[in-house]
Amino acid sequence: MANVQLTQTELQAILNYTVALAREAGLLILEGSAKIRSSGAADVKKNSVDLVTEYDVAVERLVKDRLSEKYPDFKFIGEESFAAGSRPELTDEPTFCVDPIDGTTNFIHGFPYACISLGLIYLKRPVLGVIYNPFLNQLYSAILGGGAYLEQASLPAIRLPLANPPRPLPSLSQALIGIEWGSDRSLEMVEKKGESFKRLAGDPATGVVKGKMAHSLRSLGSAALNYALVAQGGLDIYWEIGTWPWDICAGVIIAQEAGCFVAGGRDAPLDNDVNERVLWGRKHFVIRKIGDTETEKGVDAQKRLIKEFYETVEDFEPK
Ligand code: LIP
Repeated sequence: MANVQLTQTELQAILNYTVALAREAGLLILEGSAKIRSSGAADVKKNSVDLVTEYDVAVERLVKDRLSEKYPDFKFIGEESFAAGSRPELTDEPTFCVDPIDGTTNFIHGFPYACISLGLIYLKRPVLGVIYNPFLNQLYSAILGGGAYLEQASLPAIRLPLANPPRPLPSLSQALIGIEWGSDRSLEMVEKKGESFKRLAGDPATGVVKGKMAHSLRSLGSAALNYALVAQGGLDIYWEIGTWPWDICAGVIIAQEAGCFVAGGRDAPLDNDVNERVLWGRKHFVIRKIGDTETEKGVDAQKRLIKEFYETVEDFEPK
């Protein structure tokens, strides 16, 4: 049992605060982008494509300081704090789970697909999420039981998914699928991911074994924004092996509140329950809300397509 009890009203107040904080952090991200555009200055983590900048660290410090001041009894997990050795145990207590700049490689290259991702975990499940892309001025948000919303520029918040009712999705061949190469570029990883992407995109009539010939694949470089795109219906599916809790925490609750189905790896229970095991499982899959048809409920279509997807792609363990 948690010592801190969170009501819906308290969650809404926390959301209001974290939305304002995300917008403040977004200004620092834009300032950093203008400075780093010329220098490209970045440090490397595990290899030359696992990048971090002074702005990742500065944004996390800003957010961590503000949140610990406002919510001193809440815990904090951040990508850069974790990289620096912080290993807080996940308990039932409210825990912020933050990626200060998700899409760091995009940030360094000036590719406008990067965001701050602010999630809140309570009773070991995501209950609040804010994802803000300051480059496109798009802010996605949700609290458990409150629905998911997109605020774009100065327009009023729009409930997600954007399509109401959402379209059916008869098979993977009609899907637009989000994928990522990630930062592990070992031979095993690029071969397994490459084979999976080949099957998803390839035409079985020309000999591609297990080919699905999906409408297309998209690799945009931010797990959080990929979840947000699935929540709004711009992507049908997003799958990645190698993601961390801070990459997906906010995106999970935004997607679930938009009617998406979130799954772990191929052997995880198909119950849309993103518990501690799934959060830390490094294998994540999300499929958009699907409309009912005369012969199939949307949730049954989601489960059917998840099974079809995992029968198609290769499985492997992240490093
Ligand atoms: C990124 C993730 C993305 C993954 C990249 C990187 P970061 O997070 O959002 O899904 O493919 O390798 O990990 O490092 O930009 O915060």
